[in-house]
Amino acid sequence: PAPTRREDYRPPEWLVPSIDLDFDLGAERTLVRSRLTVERNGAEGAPLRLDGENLTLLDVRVNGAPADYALDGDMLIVEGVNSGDSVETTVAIQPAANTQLMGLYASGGILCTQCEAEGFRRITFFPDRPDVLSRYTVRMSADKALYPVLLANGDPVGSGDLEGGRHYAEWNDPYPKPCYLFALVAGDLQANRDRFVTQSGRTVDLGIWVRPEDLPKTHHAMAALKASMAWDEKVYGREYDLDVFNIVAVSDFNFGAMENKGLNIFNSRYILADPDTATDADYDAVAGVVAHEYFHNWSGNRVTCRDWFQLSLKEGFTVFRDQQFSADQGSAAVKRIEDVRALRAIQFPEDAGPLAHPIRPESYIEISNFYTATIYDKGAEIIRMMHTMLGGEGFRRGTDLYFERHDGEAATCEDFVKAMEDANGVDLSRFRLWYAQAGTPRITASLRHDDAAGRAHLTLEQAVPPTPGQDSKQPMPVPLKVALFGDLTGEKYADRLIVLEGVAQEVIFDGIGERPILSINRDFSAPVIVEADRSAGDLAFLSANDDNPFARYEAMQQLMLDTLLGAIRNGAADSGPVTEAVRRTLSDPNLDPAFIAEAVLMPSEAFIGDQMEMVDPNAIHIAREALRADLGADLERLWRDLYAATTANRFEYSPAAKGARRLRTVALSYLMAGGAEDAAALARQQFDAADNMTDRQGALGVLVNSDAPEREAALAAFYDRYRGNALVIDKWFSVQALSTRPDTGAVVKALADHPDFTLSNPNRLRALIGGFAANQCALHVADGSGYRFLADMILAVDKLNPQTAARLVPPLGRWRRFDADRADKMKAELSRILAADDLSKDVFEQVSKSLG
Ligand code: DPP
Ligand code: ZN
Repeated sequence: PAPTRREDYRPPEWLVPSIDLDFDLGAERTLVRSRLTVERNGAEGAPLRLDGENLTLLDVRVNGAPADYALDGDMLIVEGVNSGDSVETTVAIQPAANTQLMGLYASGGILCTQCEAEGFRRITFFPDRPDVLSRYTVRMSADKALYPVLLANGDPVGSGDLEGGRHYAEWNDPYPKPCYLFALVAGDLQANRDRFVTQSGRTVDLGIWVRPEDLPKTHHAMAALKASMAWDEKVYGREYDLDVFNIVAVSDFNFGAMENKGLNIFNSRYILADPDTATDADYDAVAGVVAHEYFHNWSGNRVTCRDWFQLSLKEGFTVFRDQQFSADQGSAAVKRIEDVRALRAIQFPEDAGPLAHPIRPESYIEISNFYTATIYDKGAEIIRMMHTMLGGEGFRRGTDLYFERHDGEAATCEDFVKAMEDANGVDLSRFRLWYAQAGTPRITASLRHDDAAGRAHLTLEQAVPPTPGQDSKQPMPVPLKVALFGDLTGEKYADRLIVLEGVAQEVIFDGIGERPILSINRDFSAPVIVEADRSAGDLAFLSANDDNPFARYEAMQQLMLDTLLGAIRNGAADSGPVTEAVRRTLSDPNLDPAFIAEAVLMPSEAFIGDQMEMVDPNAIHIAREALRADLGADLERLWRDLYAATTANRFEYSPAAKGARRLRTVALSYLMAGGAEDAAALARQQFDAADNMTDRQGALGVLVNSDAPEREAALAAFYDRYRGNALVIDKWFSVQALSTRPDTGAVVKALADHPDFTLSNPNRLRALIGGFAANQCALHVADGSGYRFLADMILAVDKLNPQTAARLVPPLGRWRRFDADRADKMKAELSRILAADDLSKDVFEQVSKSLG
């Protein structure tokens, strides 16, 4: 398949100012009649070309008369069309047979749509590109008993009964939109209804639509929606613009959720929550995703993307907005730590591997492969750097100008940066390199102290590593928040933002009368890797005294990492400094328990591997478990005290209660690691007594990693209690797939034959196979059986759902980082996939790039 290139962008030949859609809905067969009003936008004489995929074409008319048309592959070409003409097509589609979950498909008994990026062409013939904006009217008719609720974008304008037990509904969306934001839903749904009054006094009717039995689980999502609406008014001055805002939850969904205009469609895991079935992390994710999709109404819908190379324009900015929102709802420090941990777990490896791409890519074979951590999360970091450099007010001036200039348009990343520049009178020319260059910059920092002069010299250097298609890189502006602390007095001497502009820079600090300790990239002000030569003592000092919570966390992580890497190199490590630092953190009465829980967690096995030239999964596992065992045993008293102190009687969803629960399970896991005799019994007790999923799943996770006899019993009890609840059974699969036990590969293979496992539900697939693929020790067993199993799964899923299959490929693409034997086995599996018949272009692109 041929790649699409950014440089080949041309404006559309035809525009479609309005479209009227008429759906005769049925799961087996749906008839779609569409009437486009078209307007020529390019060369005279060019025919109208409409994208289509998997459509059975029944009729084509221009101004009511049979048309002169041809099919060129999937494309419909209509000749003799003039501006102002009405072009009508009728097609048939089969929602129940749509296993790709793109276009119109059936999930349970519900009919729903997913059109981003290129799903609308699977519904009707249309110029399926985001720079064609149209006014939509939609009429749906369906069996009233099967589909009592009929929803589409915009406002409802009519409904009524029809003959034969059928009924109809009409919806009208006054805002022109690209077709990727089209949505409809038909099903037996009930709504949690509420209202929101906007800052200008308009009342918006809100509805969260779910299967009737799920209604009690929608309150958290509704609260988050209202909080998001208020927050966007307050922080960005953005008000909602329709009279109705609906959200629908479905069980089968490729993404997390979708921001269709006025009708968001969600993966049910990001809507449904109650204490018995959702963890605190699930609650946070629900609020974060509800906010994200709502915020898209401005950053995505009112201002959309010109082409898919600009995807980060809406996604990076909207992720940044949802991160700010979540930070405002609870602990900003903990939120930042969580976001950076996720960035390092997924985006950093992506940026260092064969699939590395800039946040504004130059080409793609399949755009679905570019809904990546780079576009989303690194994209958000790049927006954040502008926020840091311009300050909150300057940034807001920039976003105001951006929305004012581009409202109703399909814009580019360049437009966003230009608005920031113009609103603030700054020059961001070199900053634009962040959009164009892939790879995580490496910053080397060295600090020299001239005692006699009372002066410190900080030397900063940057290098951006080569990535596929980009051999040499230019230096980029890197905003680094830096502080210096006195070694003897602990005094803070300096706290400033340094923007490293070139390859190297020296910064001088005067008035430093004692040896300074460097705190750098505070708040993670830039998405970079910092190499600063700091002793265990310096890191321990920072982990106990830095006044920037993120930097404090970071110092502890670095101390643990240095210790672990030393242990892997030398076979043994001195765990003393880590133990001492953890002891101080645990005993600090001024710290928030949620922060403590984050700070004392060990870096993941995969993250440790990312720091090594050649990943040795077994050595990493052994070193990490040994350090955990030392910490568990040496600090047993403290863990026990914390465990006892964080026991709550009744569930409460508050930052304090969440922090206590988080710390409680961390303490339990260290007690278990340290070999405390009663640890398994405590875990089983926590599991049985829990009045919430956080405590229950936490205890289960600890047991599942152990050899304790309580393990099997807890797994069985969990399964029995939640049998039939798909979202919770996903947890049952994933907790086993993520186990650190040596038999995990065999367990996962057996679970793939469990009656509750299915390849067709993306959540279930991610839980078991995605979990396994992320489990470094399990995937990389030396005999290669993990690779073979994963490749088998990719091939099987590709037949049903190429998008989801392609997301399982990246772990196999890490072969360059492993020993020759493992690398050969990984490459052999990639080659085997590539040789398969009828491979999708999604999997083809990821596998061929991974082979390199
Ligand atoms: N545009 C969606 C989102 O990220 C992706 N499906 O919200
Ligand atoms: Zn998004």
